[in-house]
Amino acid sequence: MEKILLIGACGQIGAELTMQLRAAYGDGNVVAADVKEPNSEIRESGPFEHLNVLDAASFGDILERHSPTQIYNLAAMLSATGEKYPLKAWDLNMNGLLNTLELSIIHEVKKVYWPSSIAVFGPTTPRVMTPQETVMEPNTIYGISKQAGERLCEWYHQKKGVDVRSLRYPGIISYKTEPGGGTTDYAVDIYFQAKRKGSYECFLKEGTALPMMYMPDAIRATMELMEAPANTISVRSSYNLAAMTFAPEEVAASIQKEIPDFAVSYAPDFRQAIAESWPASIDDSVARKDWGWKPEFDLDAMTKDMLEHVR
Ligand code: AKB
Repeated sequence: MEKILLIGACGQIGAELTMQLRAAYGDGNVVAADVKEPNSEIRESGPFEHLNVLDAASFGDILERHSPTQIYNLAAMLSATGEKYPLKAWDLNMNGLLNTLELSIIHEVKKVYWPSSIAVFGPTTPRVMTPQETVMEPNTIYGISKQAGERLCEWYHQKKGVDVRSLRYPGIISYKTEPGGGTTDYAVDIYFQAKRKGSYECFLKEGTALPMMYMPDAIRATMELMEAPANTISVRSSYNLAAMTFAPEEVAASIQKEIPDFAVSYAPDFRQAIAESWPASIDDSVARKDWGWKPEFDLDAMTKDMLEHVR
């Protein structure tokens, strides 16, 4: 029987992944952990532990008490906040991963999941249909930490036999828990402001196309990767993963099909340079071939669902 420890359970992806894993593996078999207070859904549906992933002693103690077969470590500082607090971002993103990998060996954890990001790519990377293997010269501290993390994952797999798996998430759009500190966050805010105010001031310029994905697809991709037989996983750094690509005016036009009076203005800030250093679209053919990845949501299907659910 699988038992899972999910660190970062109060974050945008962690909160939804915790509930989906509990539905799949049983509420009591998924221990949620975070430095923050959990929402009532997470607290009331299964076990919760307060954990700072940098505190190796407490992390080890939790592994001792719960004996998980899998660890998901989703604790991270994202691109925009990382540029403001580079040393904290490096510390959390790198040492959180190192603790996870080292402790997974000591406590004989069978599988580890760690998310990477399109931020591993940089301005010298081919921007359109970015291949799985290509030039990678990230220029944000978040991207640099994710690229170094990918190298660590591959090293721990090859040299220490850790069954670690990873996805390079694009911008993730969702309505349950709002994201924090990312460059792609505008694509979430725009839906909230469309419903709340009928207008939105975007911090990226028109024409800034970025790879994006709706949360149900991101959760399904994560669970499908973790459930795939180990011999089908040919990539031990991190898999390219894609669903859709759009620029701010395209998501605005999609919202206007449902809310015709919705108005968008543009006031680009420091996040524009980050967005311009990232790919516009991603070639995820290796994930499709290895473990059958296929997205379900396109832009208009996501817009309909988002506008139905955003409060
Ligand atoms: C960010 O914008 O920093 C994240 C990411 C693409 O990893 N959403």
